[in-house]
Amino acid sequence: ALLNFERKYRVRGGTLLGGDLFDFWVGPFYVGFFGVLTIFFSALGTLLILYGASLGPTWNIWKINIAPPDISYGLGFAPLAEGGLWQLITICAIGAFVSWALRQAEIARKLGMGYHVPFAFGVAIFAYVTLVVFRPLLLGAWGHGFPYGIFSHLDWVSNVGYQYLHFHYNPAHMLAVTFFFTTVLALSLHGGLVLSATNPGKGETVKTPTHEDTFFRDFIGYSIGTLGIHRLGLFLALNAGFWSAVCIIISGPLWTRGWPEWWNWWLNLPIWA
Ligand code: BCL
Ligand code: UQ1
Repeated sequence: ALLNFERKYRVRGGTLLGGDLFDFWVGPFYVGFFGVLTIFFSALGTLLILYGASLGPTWNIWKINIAPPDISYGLGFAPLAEGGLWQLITICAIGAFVSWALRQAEIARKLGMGYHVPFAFGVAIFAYVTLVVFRPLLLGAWGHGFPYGIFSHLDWVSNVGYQYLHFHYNPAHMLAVTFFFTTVLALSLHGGLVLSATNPGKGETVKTPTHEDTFFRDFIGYSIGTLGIHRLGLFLALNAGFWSAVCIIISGPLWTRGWPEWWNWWLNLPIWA
């Protein structure tokens, strides 16, 4: 059913590409040129993954693996069964993610909203593209991308981590992890606060943002405010993704030894060296 607010907000225009051609809805979903493109890349990518799995030794969902080409292929194309599928799947994945972000942008334009949602998703795409394109390019081989498989990508993370001896000493990894954890803290505080205000005891009325502010002023002497907590949350989450991308792009292209050794700059400061 078409909800009454949907009737009001289903406005024409705002498209980036395709003009009026794909400017329509299917059920609750806006289509648009980038909706069509997302469906195309996702369907093709999924079929290629299924084909890749069929060439492999197992249908065990945990163990299916579609690996990138051997390092010896460098930055060239590999035969389908030798990593070529991984290359095509990577193209489809990037095509689908970017189309999805542009569809978000078209919807934001239609509604006269800011681009915060596509921007946020763009940071996640940036982290992915860093792993499978930017870092492999800088290291000179597609073989440095991570393999598509549940266990296999975990093995890749572990192996690449230990290649740098102890990844926890990577300063950008430290920042990324800290931002991830702080995002979780902020969202749990926010979710808890809003639900506590909207679920009063029996006989009590629903509380307002004034109560929310008062809770935190009583508690820690400071309230960031109802808009502020969302700005903080977005800031924390975007930084988590951004520093993740940084922590892996510097591993290899910028620093090839163990990460613990990087901290020698600190131990060697003239104050105590
Ligand atoms: Mg580490 C990376 C945390 C221990 C080695 N590590 C990361 C980061 C994150 C993290 C900061 C991964 C998140 C990320 O990239 O998001 N590591 C972390 C923590 C610990 C830890 C918390 C811990 O010990 C408590 N790491 C270790 C140990 C090392 C180690 C010490 C192994 C021995 N770590 C590495 C290595 C890497 C990390 C190596 C990385 O490469 C990785 C990193 O930084 O990568 C950038 C970014 C988000 C994405 C990439 C997701 C992108 C999503 C895309 C755009 C959309 C997908 C859509 C989807 C397909 C749709 C599905 C359809 C729906 C189901 C409908
Ligand atoms: C907060 O101060 C606030 O404003 C009233 C919220 O809005 C609903 C919140 O969700 C949270 C969690 C806080 C407290 C956060 C900090 C950083 C002091």
